[in-house]
Amino acid sequence: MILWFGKKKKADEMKAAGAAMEAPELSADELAAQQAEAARLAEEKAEIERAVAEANKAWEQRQAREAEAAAAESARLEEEARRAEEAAAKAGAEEAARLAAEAEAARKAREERDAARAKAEAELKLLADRREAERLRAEREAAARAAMEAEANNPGFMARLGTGLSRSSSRLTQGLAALGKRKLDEDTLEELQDLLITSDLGAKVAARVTKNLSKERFDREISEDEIRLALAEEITEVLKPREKVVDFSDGSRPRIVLFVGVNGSGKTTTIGKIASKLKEQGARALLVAGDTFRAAAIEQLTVWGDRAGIPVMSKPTGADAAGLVYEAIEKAKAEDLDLVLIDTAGRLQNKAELMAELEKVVRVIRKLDPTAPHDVILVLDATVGQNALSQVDAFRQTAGVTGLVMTKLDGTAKGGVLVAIAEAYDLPIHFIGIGEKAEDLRPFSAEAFSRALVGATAG
Ligand SMILES: Nc1nc2c(ncn2[C@@H]2O[C@H](COP(=O)(O)OP(=O)(O)OP(=O)(O)O)[C@@H](O)[C@H]2O)c(=O)[nH]1
Ligand SMILES: [Mg+2]
Repeated sequence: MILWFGKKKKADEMKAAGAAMEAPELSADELAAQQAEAARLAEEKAEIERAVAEANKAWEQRQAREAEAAAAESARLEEEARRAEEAAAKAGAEEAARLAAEAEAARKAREERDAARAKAEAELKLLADRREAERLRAEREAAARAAMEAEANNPGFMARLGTGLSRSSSRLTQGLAALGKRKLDEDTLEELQDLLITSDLGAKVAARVTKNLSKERFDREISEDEIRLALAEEITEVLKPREKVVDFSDGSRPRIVLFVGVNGSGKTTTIGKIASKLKEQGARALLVAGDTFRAAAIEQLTVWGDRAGIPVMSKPTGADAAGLVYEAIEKAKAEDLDLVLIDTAGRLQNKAELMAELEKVVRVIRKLDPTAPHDVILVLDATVGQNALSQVDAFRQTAGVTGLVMTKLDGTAKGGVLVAIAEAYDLPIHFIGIGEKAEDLRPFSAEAFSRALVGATAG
């Protein structure tokens, strides 16, 4: 639009210039003035154009400068934004790393806490298990003790033991009856002492018992019942420390129990009776027919084992007993059994060769388990009287006897020897046998035995 007006102005100027040319001739001065005016105008125009150009240039420069500044500013802003973005990204990564580390630490802490809790729970469980085992053991022991006491006070048992002992100890019971109601003087005391000695209680016990009696009752009138009870009390004193309930479920596994004794003392029968009791109590046992001399001995143990439902390990007659015992213990270990009950051939304590063979059996057992045999039970026949003392001595030296069983107390005159043994040897008396049947094996009770021995009634 400006350009169009310019064109029109230029056309108007041309027209004016043409008109002037058509004008009449001017004088030289007028012409010069006209030309000067034209030159001035032209200069003025040029001046204006220059000024405009300059202004335009300045404007352009300013524009360029401003554009440059704007570009620089935008670049700066862009850079700032980039930096900010970068920083944000970096900060984000750091935060993410921090969060990850925190999460990892939390996970570890949780794991540690869980592990600690699991450990504590396991420890608590172990403790509870141990307590429970201890409680069960105590319960079993209490039950065994209660059963023992009940049996000890059972009139049937007392009568049985009493018949045997009193029949047998007739010398003692009748002798006491013969003493009657007497004054407890020197003579009576001496008579009483002799009576005790001849009843197998031994000189030491006889002396001690009479001495104690005289201390409290010397020169006093004493009735037959009174003397029986006083005697029973004195004998109980001697026997009481030997009264010990044996708990085969305790200790090593397998617990290895060896039965030793002279011929016919009751070893095989006692193992059979114990096996029956253990089976009732749920023990996993193995019976070993270590008496390889007699076929009948193997057969006898097998009958007991079959009856109780407990396996019996045996070898043909004449086989090496130590070899059989070795194999039996290995089997019991492999099968994780609770108990191994080993029968042995009867042997007289003065037969060196047979005693050496027993020694070999013990050595072989020790090879497999240095702590075994855990029990070496000497089975004594009450009917042999004083000879039982030398049996204890010999088997203790050869086989390391740890406890005693006395059998056949239902029919003997000589049960008194158990008092002499209790006095001489610090060996627990585990059981007594009062018959041939499974139920005829009883835990030893010092009171019951003492009362039966002197013919005192329970109470
Ligand atoms: N009355 C009675 N008899 C018993 C008792 N204990 C064992 N007997 C019997 O005594 C005899 C011998 O018993 P065993 O168990 O064979 O004796 P053992 O010690 O194994 O004998 P050997 O193997 O020959 O050394 C058998 O007839 C048993 O029944 C008991 O407490 N009372
Ligand atoms: Mg036998």
